[in-house]
Amino acid sequence: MPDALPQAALRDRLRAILGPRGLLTEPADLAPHLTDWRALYQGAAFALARPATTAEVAEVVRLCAETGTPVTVQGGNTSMVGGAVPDESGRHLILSLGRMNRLRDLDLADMTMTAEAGMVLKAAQEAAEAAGALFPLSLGAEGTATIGGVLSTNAGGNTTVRYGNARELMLGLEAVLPDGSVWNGLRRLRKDNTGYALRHLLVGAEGTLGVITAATLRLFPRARDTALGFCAVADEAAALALFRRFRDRDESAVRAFEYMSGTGVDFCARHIEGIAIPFAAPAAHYVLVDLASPRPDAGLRDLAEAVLAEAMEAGEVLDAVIAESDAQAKKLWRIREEHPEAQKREGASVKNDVSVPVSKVPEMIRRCSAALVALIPGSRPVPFGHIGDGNIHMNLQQPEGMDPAAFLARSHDIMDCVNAVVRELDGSFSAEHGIGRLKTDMMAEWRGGAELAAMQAIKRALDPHGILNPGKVLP
Ligand code: 2HG
Ligand code: ZN
Repeated sequence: MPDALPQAALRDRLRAILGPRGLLTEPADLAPHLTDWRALYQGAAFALARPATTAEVAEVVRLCAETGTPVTVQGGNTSMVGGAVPDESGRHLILSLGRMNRLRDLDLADMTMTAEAGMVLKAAQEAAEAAGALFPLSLGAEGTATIGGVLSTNAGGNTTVRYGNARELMLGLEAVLPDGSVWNGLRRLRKDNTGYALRHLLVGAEGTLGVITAATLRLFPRARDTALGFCAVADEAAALALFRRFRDRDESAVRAFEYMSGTGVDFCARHIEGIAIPFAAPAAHYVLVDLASPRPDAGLRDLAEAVLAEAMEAGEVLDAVIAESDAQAKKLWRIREEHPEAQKREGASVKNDVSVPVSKVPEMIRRCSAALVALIPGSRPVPFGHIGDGNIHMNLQQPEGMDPAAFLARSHDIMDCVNAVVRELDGSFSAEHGIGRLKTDMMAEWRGGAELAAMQAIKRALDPHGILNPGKVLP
C-alpha cells in the first residue's frame, strides 16, 4: 500500500515539482474546477496541479501513486456527466492539462497533426485550417473542450456521420500511466498491428487508465464546396427518410445531419438573442443538413435543391431554406447549437444522451416522448441531435410552474423510463457523453457479466491503487 502523506507535505512536494505557477491552492482559484457545467456536483480538492510538460505530469502522477492520492484529471471541464470534477471528500488533487496546449507538429504529407492534451478543440481546428487542412471533430463545447478531454471521452458531436468519433480521428497517443511511467505512442501509422492497441484502451476511458498528454490526429482535405439546408419536416420518420435521400445520393457529402423538435427550436427562439425560426409558421420537427466536399465543382447547392424538391413532393419536407452565405449558414447552425443553453434558461431539465440503430430513431423518439409525458404529466420532451448517427439527446424539460428541485428529484425515474425503451430497441444508455459520475450505477445492468469483469480487471492491472479518476466509469 502507498504511504499517505499529510496534505501540507503533499502540497510542498507538488510545489517543488511544479513551481508556484503550476500549483494553485487558493479557494477562489479552485472554485471553477470543482463544479460541472450542469451544476450537478459540487466537489472539493486540496490543490490544482497545472503541469507544463509531460515530465511534470509524470512526476505528479508518480507522487500520487506513491502516496495513494486520488487524482481527478481535467481538460475543459465541459462534461455532461460529472466526468471531470472531484468528489466531495477533499482528498483529490485536480490535474488540469490546460497549460499543455502546444501544437507539436503538423504534416500535410502524412495529413496528421500532433497536439498537446490541453489544446482547445477550436484551436486545433484553427491550426489545421491555417495549414489548409481540416480537423473535422466539431461539437457545441469546442471553444472550451480540449483534445485530451475529447479523446478521453471519445467525443462524437456533429460530424460523426461523416468522419466518425474522436477514436477514428486518432492515430497515436502519448500518456502517463497510473504508476507515473510515460508511454510514447505518438506513431502516425495507418497500419500498426503490434499487440494490444493501448491507444484505443485510453480513448473513452475517461482518464481512469492513464493521463493523455498528447495525440497524433488525422487531417482531411478542407471543404471547397458547401451547402446548408434547414427544413421543417412532417415527423420523425420524414426526418430519417430525408437523411436516406441525401445519403443515397452522395454519402460522402453529408457532413452533418441533425434533428430538432419544435419545442427545442421554440426555446432557442425565446431565450437566445439573434435566433428566429426561418419560416412563416413554426413546425413540430426540423432537420439541419450540412453538405461539404473538397471538390470545388461538387454542385452541392444543386444537389440540396434537387433532394429537397423530391422530399417536398413526397410530403416529407414541409418547408426549407438553403443558406445564401456562410454567415447565414452559421446563423442556422446556432439554432441547433444553442439547444443546451436554451434548455438551461427554460428551467430544469434532465438529459438522456442515448443511441439506437439509425433505423429505430423515429420509434425511439415517439415511444420515449409518450412514456415521459405519462410519467410526469405536463413535462416537455426536447429530443434533438445527431439523427444521422442514431444519437439523440432525448431530454426532458420540467413542466411549466413545477418546482425545479422536485422535478430533478425524479431524474433517475426519467432516465430509467428512457433507458427501458432504448434497451428494447438495442440501443445504448450513453452515446457520446460517457459515464462520468452520473451513470456508474447503470454499468452493472447494461455492461455486467463478462464485459464489466474484463473492464475491472484492466483497471486493477493498470491502476492497482485506484488513483486515477476514482468514482468515474466503473461502479
Ligand atoms: C449537443 O449535441 C451536446 O449539443 C449536448 O451533446 C446535448 O445538452 C445536451 O443534451
Ligand atoms: Zn450531442
